[in-house]
Amino acid sequence: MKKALMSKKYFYVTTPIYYVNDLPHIGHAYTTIAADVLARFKRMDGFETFFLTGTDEHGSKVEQTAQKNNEQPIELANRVVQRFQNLWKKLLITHDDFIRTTEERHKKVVTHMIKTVLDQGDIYLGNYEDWYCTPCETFWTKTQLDNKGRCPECHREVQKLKEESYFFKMSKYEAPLIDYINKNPHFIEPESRRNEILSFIKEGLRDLSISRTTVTWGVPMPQTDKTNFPHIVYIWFDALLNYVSGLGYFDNKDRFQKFWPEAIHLIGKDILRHHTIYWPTFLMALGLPLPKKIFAHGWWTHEGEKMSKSKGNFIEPEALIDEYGVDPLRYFVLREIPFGSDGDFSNSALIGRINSDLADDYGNLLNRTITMTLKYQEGKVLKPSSITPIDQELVEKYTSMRISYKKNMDDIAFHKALTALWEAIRFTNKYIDSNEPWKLSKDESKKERLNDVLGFTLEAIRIASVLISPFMPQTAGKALSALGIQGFSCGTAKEKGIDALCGFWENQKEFKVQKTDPLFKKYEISL
Ligand code: ME8
Repeated sequence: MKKALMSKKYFYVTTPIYYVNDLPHIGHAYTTIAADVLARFKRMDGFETFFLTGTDEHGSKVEQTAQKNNEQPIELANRVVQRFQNLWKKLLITHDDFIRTTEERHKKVVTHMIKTVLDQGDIYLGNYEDWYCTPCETFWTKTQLDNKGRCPECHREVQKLKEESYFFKMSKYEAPLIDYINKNPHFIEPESRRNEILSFIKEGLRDLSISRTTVTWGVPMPQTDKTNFPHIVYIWFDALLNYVSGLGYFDNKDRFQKFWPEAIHLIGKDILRHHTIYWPTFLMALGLPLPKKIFAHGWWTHEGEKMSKSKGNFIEPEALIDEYGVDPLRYFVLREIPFGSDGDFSNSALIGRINSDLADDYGNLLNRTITMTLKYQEGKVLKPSSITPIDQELVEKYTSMRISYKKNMDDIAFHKALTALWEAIRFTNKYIDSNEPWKLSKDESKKERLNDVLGFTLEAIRIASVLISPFMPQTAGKALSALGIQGFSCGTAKEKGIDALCGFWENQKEFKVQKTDPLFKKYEISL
């Protein structure tokens, strides 16, 4: 018992908490699917895993949207939270908790943390006079604005702010932050983002305004006798603290101890600065260790255009799930583009992947093997008693694929993990073609070889399906039950770990296969 506890491995993954002023779209789904795939992969690999997502419900943006809708901010939040939660159900997201910044457990942490930093003298009262972008909830100096005097991030109008404000002494942490980033080369990924942030910091960090007096919807700043007005904590400090409040900083200390600072924060590149400058310097001020990694993925456009409300070209994941199924969508977004790069969404690209990778390669491999096993072996195959060089080649292909898959998953290079997996799947199709079971079935003296060829193929499909399961849990479950393995899930598999689960004939003694419907439907591409 003691030994098992000592050898426990922990993994904590987060998504950004999404604003509730807008409905969820494919961009939100993208980050959340990626976090889910990582969580499922780590659970299957024997890690005790905690996966957190949630919603960012305070601030001027939510306040203004609620005002426009003639409702209270909390009514807006309650309505939109439902939409996020329903979508996560539909997308088979297995988060362990969902944090809302309007919850007491979160607000308590924000008040406590701000007070701690205030008491230690890292926050002071001053006057803010610069520019604010409400859609990004971000402060800018004049020199940072784009050449039209707009937000350099989203290129929308900014407003001049002149307010009394509390400031966080971020400048004090400039040198420690540079030092930390230099000593921890994998702290910010991909590397290009790390370089971008390093050069930004080296230009000099200014102290950061961390309160607003013109916003009322948020966590109140602890009052000091120096203030002239009530202040509300700046939304980004409120929001970033979800990563510790949702983990249980106050209400689940055991969990917090176990998982902090094992965190991997998955974010879009739009919120890189907030996560790689504000968050670590604030943690430094609090004396808390920094998260393990911040990975900024790229941006999806839709058929070449930026998605926006005004253009009405937001891709709604629900409609895609209804049309193409949840697993193909999960697979597509992570296979189509490298996780750190930008990508363009089009139905034809999605259909292309479904028809070729899913239906032709994987679906067809399962289908033809099940059909042959039922036809030639009445559905039953025994563990082979010998191994020929061509079988050995298949085994080696799967061993090297498994190594590459695991490394790439740990590097958050989903497309490479999937490429390695699909190479093995295609190789298995070739293995069948070269061994021609249909010919073996006609020769009574080749009965044993027929059993073995189908056996090695079924073992290959089993392993491929196990490794596919973090990406396409429903499909993998269907494929495995067709092979006679019921109730498989990444969670139930965790005791074994991936290496043991994926060794040829390590656990499998025989297969009793069942007829199954094709895993994927093919689609016509309409031009
Ligand atoms: O920024 N392509 O929330 P948000 C890829 N509340 N990813 C996209 C995307 C796109 N076109 N659009 C959105 C916030 N995303 C803050 C976060 S965290 C402490 C606070 C994803 O609702 C991507 O993950 O604007 C991006 O970072 C996030 O949604 C922004 O969500």
